[in-house]
Amino acid sequence: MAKSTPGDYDAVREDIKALLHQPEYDDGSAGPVLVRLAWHSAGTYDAETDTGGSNGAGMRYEAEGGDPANAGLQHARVFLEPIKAAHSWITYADLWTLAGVVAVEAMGGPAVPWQPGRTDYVDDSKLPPPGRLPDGALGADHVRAIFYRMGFNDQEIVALCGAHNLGRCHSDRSGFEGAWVNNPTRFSNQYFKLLSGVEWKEKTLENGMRQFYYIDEDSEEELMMLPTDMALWFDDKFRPYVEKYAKDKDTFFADFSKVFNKLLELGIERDASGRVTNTDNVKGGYHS
Ligand code: HIF
Repeated sequence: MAKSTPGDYDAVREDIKALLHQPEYDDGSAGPVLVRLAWHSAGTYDAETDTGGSNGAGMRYEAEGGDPANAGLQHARVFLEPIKAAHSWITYADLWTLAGVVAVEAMGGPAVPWQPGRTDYVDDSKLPPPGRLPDGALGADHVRAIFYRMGFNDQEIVALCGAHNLGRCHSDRSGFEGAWVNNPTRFSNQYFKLLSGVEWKEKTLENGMRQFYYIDEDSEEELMMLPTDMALWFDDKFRPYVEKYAKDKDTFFADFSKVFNKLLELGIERDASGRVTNTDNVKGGYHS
């Protein structure tokens, strides 16, 4: 990996793309877990108190990194260490969010607009309480409470959830098990097609976790949905968006691109030129 000039984000993008192929890791790809890292770095945001969000890269520290909701994300952070070593000028907060958008696009998804400037500076004067990330065992009320807190509406929530087309659940991380779709390293609207198109049955795993399953007729593979995924289908206000995205991949891609960018911008303040203005005033970060 060659060193780069500060600000050469294209060089960083190329190196992220090159590390996505990981034959020894899940489904041969680091992509899905990098998308999850980007989302969890941003998804602690609380609009009312303006705390949390990707500024500060708080997951480097035990208080946030050790939240059980973040179990497994150390793999994503370790994948990115060589990139940070080669391009030491990039902040972790920028690197983690950039890796998510590079991974989405490299796996066949839309280009997501991404702006740099996040800081790794942390200020512990306004620590967000633990428990800001969603619990997959719950229902529509919980999903709304979490995402309304960040400032998203129902349409945006459903569009975002299409990211569960990627990756899988691990019994040693969340306690849930399996992938949502047959090809979990290819970004598509398959998640919505399955949610709306096949019959899901509920089951309890040996560890007591409840999830939904469907045996794919062609591959005979067992696919899964979390209770929070099924909630999109059971809820009268969410369901029309699931149906729309199942039928219209282009609209899903366009909406996903907008909403994933919005997620990664939560808590980042910019001036008219796009420069981040709250780099020395991060609320809700942590220090070691
Ligand atoms: Fe996930 N998510 N997510 N998620 N998520 C898991 C895995 C991934 C929720 C729960 C889980 C979003 C919303 C929610 C990804 C991306 C996004 C897992 C499995 C759980 C339990 C973790 C494990 O065991 O390894 C809940 C309850 C959400 C609110 C509805 C976002 C929209 C879908 C915001 C989002 O982008 C990705 C990618 C993965 C796969 C990670 C992997 O390691 O493969």
